[in-house]
Amino acid sequence: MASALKNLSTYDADQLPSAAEMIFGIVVADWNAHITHALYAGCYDTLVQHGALPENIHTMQVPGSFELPAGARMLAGRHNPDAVICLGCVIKGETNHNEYINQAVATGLTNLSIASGRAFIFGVLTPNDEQQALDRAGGQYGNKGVEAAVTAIRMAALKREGKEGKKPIGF
Ligand code: RBF
Repeated sequence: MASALKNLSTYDADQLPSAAEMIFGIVVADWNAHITHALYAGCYDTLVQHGALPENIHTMQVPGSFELPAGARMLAGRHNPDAVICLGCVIKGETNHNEYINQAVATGLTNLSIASGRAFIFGVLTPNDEQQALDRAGGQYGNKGVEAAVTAIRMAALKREGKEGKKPIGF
């Protein structure tokens, strides 16, 4: 198994751009709150560790993961963030609800990213059971909230580079 005995959240902090000037949104689903709020803590702390100002981190709580795209769009309209991080946890059950929710969230966030030209980060755990979720929300495989924050900082930096016209895309 790819994740065996590895903390997948390790990264080279020195290689990450400063988040000091950046504006972020974090949208967090309250379903499975003991998991998603741990993702949120890892995400928020990582943004601050890399220089983001608390007043530039805008948080919105939504009921469930299915509501993440709608919440993210509202937040983006209010605060004009450089990137929006969406955190949730959809645990597989006896029915196929997880597939519908996960697919809808992935498609919704992809559409928002493409339409807006800013990153909407997919920070949704899709585990088979609760233990797999705990392992990835501050457990033995790290915290996917940390990884979502790192991805957001990298994407925000790319967006800002584009604005300054430093690295135009050439074909
Ligand atoms: N939301 C989650 O974030 N995680 C879940 O594991 C989850 N399981 C659900 C299971 C069922 C059968 C239903 C109907 C909803 C579930 N939701 C879950 C809530 C969903 O994301 C959303 O809030 C509601 O469907 C209302 O749109």
